Amino acid sequence: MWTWVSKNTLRLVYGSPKEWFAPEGFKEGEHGNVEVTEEEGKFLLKANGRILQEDISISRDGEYFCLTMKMWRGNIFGLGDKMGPMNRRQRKYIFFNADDPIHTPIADPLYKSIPFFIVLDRKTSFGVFFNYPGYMEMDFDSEGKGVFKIKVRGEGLVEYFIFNSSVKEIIREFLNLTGKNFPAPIWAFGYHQSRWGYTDRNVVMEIARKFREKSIPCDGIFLDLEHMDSFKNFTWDEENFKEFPEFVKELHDMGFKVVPIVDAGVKVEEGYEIFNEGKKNGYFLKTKDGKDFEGAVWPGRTRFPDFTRDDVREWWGEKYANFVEKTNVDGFWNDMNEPTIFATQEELDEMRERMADIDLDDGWMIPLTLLSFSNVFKSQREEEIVHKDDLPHWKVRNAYGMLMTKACWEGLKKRFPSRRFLILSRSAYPGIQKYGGVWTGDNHSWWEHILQEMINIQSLSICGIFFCGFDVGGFGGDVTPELLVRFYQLGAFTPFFRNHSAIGTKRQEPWVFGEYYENVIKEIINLRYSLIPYIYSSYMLGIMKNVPLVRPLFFEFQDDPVTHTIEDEYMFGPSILVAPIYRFGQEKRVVYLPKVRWLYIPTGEIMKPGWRVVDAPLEVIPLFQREDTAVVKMDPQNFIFEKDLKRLYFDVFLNERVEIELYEDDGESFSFEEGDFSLRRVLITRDKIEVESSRGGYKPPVREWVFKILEVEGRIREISILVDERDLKIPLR
Ligand code: MIG
Repeated sequence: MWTWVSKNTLRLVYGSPKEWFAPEGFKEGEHGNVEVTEEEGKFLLKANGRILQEDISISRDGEYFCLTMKMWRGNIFGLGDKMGPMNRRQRKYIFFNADDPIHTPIADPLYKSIPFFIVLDRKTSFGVFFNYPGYMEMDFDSEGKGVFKIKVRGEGLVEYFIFNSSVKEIIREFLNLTGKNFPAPIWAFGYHQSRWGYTDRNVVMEIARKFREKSIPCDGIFLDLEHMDSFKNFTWDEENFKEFPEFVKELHDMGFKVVPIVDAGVKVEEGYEIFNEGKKNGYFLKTKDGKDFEGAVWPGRTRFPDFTRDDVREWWGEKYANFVEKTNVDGFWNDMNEPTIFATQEELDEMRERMADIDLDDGWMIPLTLLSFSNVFKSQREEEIVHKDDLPHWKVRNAYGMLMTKACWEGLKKRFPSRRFLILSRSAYPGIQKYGGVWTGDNHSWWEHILQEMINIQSLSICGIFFCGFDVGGFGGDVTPELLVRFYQLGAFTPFFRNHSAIGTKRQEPWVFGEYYENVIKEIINLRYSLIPYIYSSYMLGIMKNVPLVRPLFFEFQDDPVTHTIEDEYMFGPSILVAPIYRFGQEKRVVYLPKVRWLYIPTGEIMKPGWRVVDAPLEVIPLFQREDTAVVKMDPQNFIFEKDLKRLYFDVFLNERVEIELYEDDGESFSFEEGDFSLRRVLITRDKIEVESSRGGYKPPVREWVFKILEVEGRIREISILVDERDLKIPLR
């Protein structure tokens, strides 16, 4: 069966699947320009004479439904933050959310399942979304025989096939289906400090004070498990974090926002309100025989809300809102929501038994047994857990974290309709972008992870998850000085910029390696803050138009096939190309510059397109500004709302004509949805600057706009004008 769901999107049904989380945004009756023929449940797709999907065969393998077809030509991009190269071709991937804290090059599955990818070759591109939140595998021709295979545990599959020859349009269309990105508050684009292991209030205050003393900008402090009372969600530790609301207020007074962690599991403890309510109302996941499923996580015995249920999400959503009412925190960081379960009673018993049976004569059985134990905490327990109406966990597991995050967003939105929060989740499924952003979980202080994270944020972004980031400095392992700097240089050019690390590892705040490194890092953070107007404007315009902030080169320069092969450079917004350094000791790197002329920002050199080599000693981030663009900047501040901006800077790199849109709003409410924003078109040519009067009801204060115009031949002009809400036309000589 097949139907058009929009002009560009076809919905194909194989077998007899049930679609739990059907995308929104269907437009019945539209019809695209593609030929579909169906024979015995197999489809042949043809557009302009070209065959897009053929040789389809369906089979069953016990409980599994399998689909194979001819492998597409071209590169495969997407799937969210999976390990390995950005091009997914020739590998096999599993979609079954898991907490794996060691991201080796082949670790799979990890926390998220984003079964969406883009097929891109020289001539065309299209998007494919297999909408299934249960157990799934995809094989992009790992055997080199020209076959794509997909296998799900279940009765069938729904495929959304997005026809388009442009990557930009495919992403837009995918988001028409799965939903627009949430508006993060403006301060979410600042820098954030976090660590698992800030043991008490004093330690946190000391860190906070240090940022201000040293004038290193910082907007957010994240609070990990320590702030809770015995790992109970939505509580605080009366000893180490006593008078928690005052503590939050103290941080607020210093200009920090506060974001505590929330885990998916609920501690089993009679008298703990959330446990009692969950138990009484039957809100927790069940075992097959109808009892509450119980496992161990941080609090010890733990039960898990059934987030697939509307009533449970509503209940859980209220908990976030109540906590904000009590403490005034500014966001939530949703963790362990794959969900992670360290072990069950049965597993512990079984392990004990197996150990009891083992002695020295067992030889190689000893390491094998021990190794098998070490994977227990990653297991998904799909056979044991059931949701409401006997829905088995293996059919919906991948949506669990997304639904928890939905509860968070909806609960907060209901109680605080005009306040934006920073919402984060580790686990995800398409749709997550409506409710919050993501980070990539437990990476390591390894050089290899700089490149990997670069790939991760690009892959997440083209899958429609725009607010994404990773643990700057690396979560596991001990960071080293140069590695920390290079991590920051990448992190400063991602939407969510947070330093975070694990308990027991070396501390990695900006100052830990002494003055030299501290200053280098401070300059990186300052640079990030100077770009806030550009970043925020690009993000907000992006969420309205479904355009990501982080863009692979092929997003902007699809016509140039060289860009299809590049994973270690990307665009950050429309104007800046970033080519981070990701190897120890590297001080130069090769960069591919597509199509136009580029300004090498560190030296002011103007470069022609092609392969170039640039100098990038430790203080330098290889950054390039695209021809005929502008970057809007501000003076860095200790935190984003510290002072009113008196001045904006427009760094213009001009050949013929620069046209930009500058978006502003209050940065923290939802009144932009009612038109309280300011959107101005700014046009710069060789002989004039034109500023359109502000559209929208938000009036930024009168400010000085300083234009620094560099023409491609090298002439520089600086013009400063006072801008109010009216339009302006300034001739240039
Ligand atoms: O089992 O809360 O990815 O960011 O610091 C580890 C402690 C649990 C995993 C998260 C990490 C967080 C840590 N959590």
